[in-house]
Amino acid sequence: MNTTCPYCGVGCGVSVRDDGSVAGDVSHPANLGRLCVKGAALGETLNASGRLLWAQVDGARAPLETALESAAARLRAIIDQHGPDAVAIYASGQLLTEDYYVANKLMKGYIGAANIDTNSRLCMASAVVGYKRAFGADAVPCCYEDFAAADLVVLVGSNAAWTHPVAYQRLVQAKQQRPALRVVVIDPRRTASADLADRYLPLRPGSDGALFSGLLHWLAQHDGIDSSMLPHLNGVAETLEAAQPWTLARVAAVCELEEAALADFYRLFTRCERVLTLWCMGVNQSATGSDTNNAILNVHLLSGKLGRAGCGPFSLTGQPNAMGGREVGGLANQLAAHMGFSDAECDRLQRFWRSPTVARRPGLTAVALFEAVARGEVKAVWILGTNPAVSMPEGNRVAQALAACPLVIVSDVMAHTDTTAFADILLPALGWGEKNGTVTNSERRLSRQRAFVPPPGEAKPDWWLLAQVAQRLGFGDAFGWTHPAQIFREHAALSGFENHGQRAFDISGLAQLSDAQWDRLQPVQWPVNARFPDGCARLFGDRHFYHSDGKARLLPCAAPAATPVSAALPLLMNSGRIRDQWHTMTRTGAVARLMQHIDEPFIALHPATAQRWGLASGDLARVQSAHGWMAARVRLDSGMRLNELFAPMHWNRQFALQSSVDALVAARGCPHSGQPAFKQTAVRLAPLRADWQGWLWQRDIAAPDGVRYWARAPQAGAQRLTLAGDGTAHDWAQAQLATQGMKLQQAVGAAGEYRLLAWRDGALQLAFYAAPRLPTLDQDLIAAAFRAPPGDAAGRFALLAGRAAQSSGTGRIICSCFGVGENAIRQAIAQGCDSPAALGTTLKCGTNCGSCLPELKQLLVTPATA
Ligand SMILES: Nc1nc2c(c(=O)[nH]1)N[C@H]1C(S)=C(S)[C@@H](COP(=O)(O)OP(=O)(O)OC[C@H]3O[C@@H](n4cnc5c(=O)[nH]c(N)nc54)[C@H](O)[C@@H]3O)O[C@H]1N2
Ligand SMILES: Nc1nc2c(c(=O)[nH]1)N[C@H]1C(S)=C(S)[C@@H](COP(=O)(O)OP(=O)(O)OC[C@H]3O[C@@H](n4cnc5c(=O)[nH]c(N)nc54)[C@H](O)[C@@H]3O)O[C@H]1N2
Ligand code: SF4
Ligand SMILES: [Mo]
Repeated sequence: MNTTCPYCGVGCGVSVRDDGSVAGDVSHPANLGRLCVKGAALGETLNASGRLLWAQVDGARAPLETALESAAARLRAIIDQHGPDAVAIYASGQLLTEDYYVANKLMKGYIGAANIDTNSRLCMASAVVGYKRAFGADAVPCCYEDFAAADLVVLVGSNAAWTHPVAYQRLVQAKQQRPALRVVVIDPRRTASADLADRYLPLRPGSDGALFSGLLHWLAQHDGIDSSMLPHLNGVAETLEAAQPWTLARVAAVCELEEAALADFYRLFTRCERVLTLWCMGVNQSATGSDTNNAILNVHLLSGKLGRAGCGPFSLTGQPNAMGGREVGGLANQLAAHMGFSDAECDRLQRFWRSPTVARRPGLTAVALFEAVARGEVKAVWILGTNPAVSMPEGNRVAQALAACPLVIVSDVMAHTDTTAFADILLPALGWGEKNGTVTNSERRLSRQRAFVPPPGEAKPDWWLLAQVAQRLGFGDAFGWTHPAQIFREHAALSGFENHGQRAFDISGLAQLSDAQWDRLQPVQWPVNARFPDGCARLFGDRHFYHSDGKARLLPCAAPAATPVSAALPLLMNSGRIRDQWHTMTRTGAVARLMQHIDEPFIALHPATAQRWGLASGDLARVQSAHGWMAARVRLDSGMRLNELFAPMHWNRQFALQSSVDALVAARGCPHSGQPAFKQTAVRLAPLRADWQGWLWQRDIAAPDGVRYWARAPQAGAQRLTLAGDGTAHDWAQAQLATQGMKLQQAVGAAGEYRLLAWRDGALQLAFYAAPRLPTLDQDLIAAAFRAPPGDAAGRFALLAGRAAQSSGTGRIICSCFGVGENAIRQAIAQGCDSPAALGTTLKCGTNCGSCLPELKQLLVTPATA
């Protein structure tokens, strides 16, 4: 059975075997059989504990029917009393297209206000603005096959090696096959993706717009303009004029780059016939996010590098259905099927939906939406497939807003998230493997997600939950679907409705699919219509764009904003993703294998910056911004620029006491897109002092009390917490650990060391090891004792010591696919393995998804540290 991965926008095809194990789908054009670690671990997320299986109303389990009645009645009361604008939906690029279509139709077509926005506001909004301003349509012109045909690939603000691993591996392969292919990586932080770069440009954060304006100016001066493009472009003269001040010297100064390196990149871009620019959150999540998108689009348009194999401006989508959400109009400032709010478009949609009230003006975008909740203007919010209490900027304010909101409905697959904690009504949604529908990936390719396991508990598809509430609100006929294929056909028909070639998104060719044909639908790239019955790999080869005059537009780009640091908050914090976690960890955080690569919230900073703030590797730090603070472990990284730090976005209150990065991030960003500037937060740094630090293994996930810091990582058979506290560890353990009825083994060491094992009926229940500094232990030995306790006294003694007689620890897991740890890799290197290929032959590491190859290379060149 074939389906699609529910994580990133690469949109890999997944084959599910009869035993439930997964493999890459060799027939899927996005991945041709490959999967990354997260995709390969999908089988381990099925049957996850902690699922939301039953509805809840006001904190108590309720029959689903009651919850749906209650949701509709409370929404109706608020709409009747306060009007449709008092209601909002906050949706997600992880919903299926069919779910998304229904949410949008309910809000914009029937409730009659446009207050539906989505987490794509945090993600793709700047790209949408960029494409619409340049092309007149939100249309990504490129496809993955372009990697293999390019002469130059530019990665800007994308750590694809970790975030779009299979796409990145396709790039790696292309470079192996054609070493002449050049790769340039532009990122203030030297990431795993920079590993492939022929040239790496560590620019000043937020200065990308200047870099690309400078390139535009350079193109004009160095014969880089494709004159055959000029009849198809508007705005050339004023944009070139605006770019004129961006001389090489000025760009170099503003971006804090070397002139020679910059000129080298500009020459490469000008000279190469086929240039592909890939970008992601480093561009979009910025105060000038939309303008930087246009600065990138400008250089491709003016140099004619688009619409052909191997070239084009390719914005990578984050979530599996970020693109699908853009198609159905999930954002508050667009209607369905790529329509806007002109009278003609509103009328057209109203005709098609035969709805009473299509919204006539844009609704609230994510940040404004939660502010309106906080002010009490929005009194009901339905949150589906996203975890805003973690992922929205100024997370504490979002949490307060939700706490004060009269009606919070949350549909999720997990029972306990930072957001479900605020739900008045909780609706259990079907998750991956259980639900049926379509998604669209970065390259406009529609693929099917198919169900292959029975629905658990009372969980239901998101579209069904929405339609049931819509029916109870009195909108019955328009929400009467019984199968997702019916919704898909309606959506496809709308895309072609009165289109006449005016809207890029057109899948009318799929509007007549039977249920069975929809079920069998093979991956296909839109448009799919009479002109392109089998889909279309690249757009704009004909140089016809979607502005009313058929031309594309160059746009002057704003100068980079000032970096928001000050004397009180002198450091700049960047945030983003790590390889093996997905967003707020609701699914990946429970998979022991995926927690092995990086198992604690951290900040990465240059050794000199750390020293300046009194921090050493492994210390706990307290990071403070104008909005909040968090605790994280210090990681030294000489690939960081001075006075900057990087923090992962993933940790939250389910996995740590106080390590949510969005508690610190300000809710400000790009004025054109409303996308927050997640990559730039002004902070200060101090050591987080505690009298002791320790490790606690326990069987359940209960959060400990009375400590300054904790972070949790699941292991097979136990939960492992890292702790820091004040007083003595012994006193804390006596007061806080519920060890009644257990047999205790304790040891108090000289310099403040303390160890405790607690047994019941011969089974280990708790293991706690503390010292003034975090003790080094044989983690595998301790975790294993929860599955099979040691059989003899010597074994139990070693367990209490936290060290096997002979250490056999794996160390940090580098290759998650085969569970290969740093220690084994170091040993193999010492024994003569001198390349990733040699390591792969000996240990298998790096031979599956390949996303650890940059780290293997790193280990080959860096000596082991103590
Ligand atoms: N493992 C994993 N993969 C994922 C996800 C996940 O949660 N985990 N999430 C998916 C989603 S929704 C998304 S949106 C994508 C995001 O994918 P990416 O955008 O690749 O990931 P990020 O880590 O958010 O940020 C990318 C890079 O932007 C850099 N950056 C910061 N500021 C600047 C700047 O001013 N200029 C430039 N040029 N670069 C800058 C950061 O240092 C970082 O390396 O990943 C998708 N894939
Ligand atoms: N500091 C900082 N913050 C960021 C970012 C950053 O780079 N830095 N990136 C931003 C970006 S690009 C993004 S995309 C967001 C992501 O942030 P979120 O969307 O908040 O993160 P997720 O953890 O993916 O949340 C998805 C939720 O949906 C649930 N879920 C999973 N499957 C289903 C389903 O089928 N139906 C339903 N109803 N629920 C389901 C999951 O359990 C989870 O609770 O974070 C943004 N926040
Ligand atoms: S690259 Fe993205 S879509 Fe492909 S397997 Fe990995 S997470 Fe899934
Ligand atoms: Mo995203």
